[in-house]
Amino acid sequence: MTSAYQLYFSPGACSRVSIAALEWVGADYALHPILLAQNEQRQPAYLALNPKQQVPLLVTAQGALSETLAIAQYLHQNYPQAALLPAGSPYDTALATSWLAWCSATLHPLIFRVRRADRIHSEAAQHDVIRQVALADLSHQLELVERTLSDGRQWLCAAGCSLADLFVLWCVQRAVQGGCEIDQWPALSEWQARAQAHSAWTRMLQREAQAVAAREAGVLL
Ligand SMILES: N[C@@H](CCC(=O)N[C@@H](CS)C(=O)NCC(=O)O)C(=O)O
Repeated sequence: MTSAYQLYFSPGACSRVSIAALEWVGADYALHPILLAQNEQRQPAYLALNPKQQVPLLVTAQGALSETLAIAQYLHQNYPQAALLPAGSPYDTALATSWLAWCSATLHPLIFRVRRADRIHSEAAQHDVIRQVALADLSHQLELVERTLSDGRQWLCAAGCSLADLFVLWCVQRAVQGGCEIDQWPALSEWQARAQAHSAWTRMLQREAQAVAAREAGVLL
């Protein structure tokens, strides 16, 4: 039977947030690996689906949808009972959306500069400067997480855990992999442990690993 949704992802990429969102709401979906390491985002068959040459891409009965923020909004509205975003008031929903937008528009581009300076400047001599400047900005930005959590709250939105926590988690993990220091922030470290233990996150890791293993074994899921 065909699943209701098809999600195109690359292992470890920001598509993790969309997989976690699908898990969170309990959607019926199939995963399709697009390996960025092998440049599969530029293959004609995928370009026909997503000319942006990026993951994630969610294919729905209405059509395809790119952008993590849009996918989050779409699932939130289709599964209101799942509380993917806080829904107590328009302000609560907007606050969670603000965190998601910060990830997409501020943190993710900085992470890209840290990890892929070679795609920002053709001269290798410039790469370390690009990386260091982006790392300093990333560290400055992430301090906001520590300041927000320092009032003792468990999650970024006072209204409760939301997908915003999991998108910021993905950004924090990527920032750390890129060399960003976070040990100086105790509230962030405790929040990170909580967010990593969230069932949507742990199930996402399992589904992602299964889909990669199936692809390696030549099995279509
Ligand atoms: N604004 C997009 C960004 C998507 C994006 O940059 N995805 C990366 C993976 S984390 C990608 O597909 N990159 C393709 C490439 O580097 O060629 C979103 O939030 O979904």
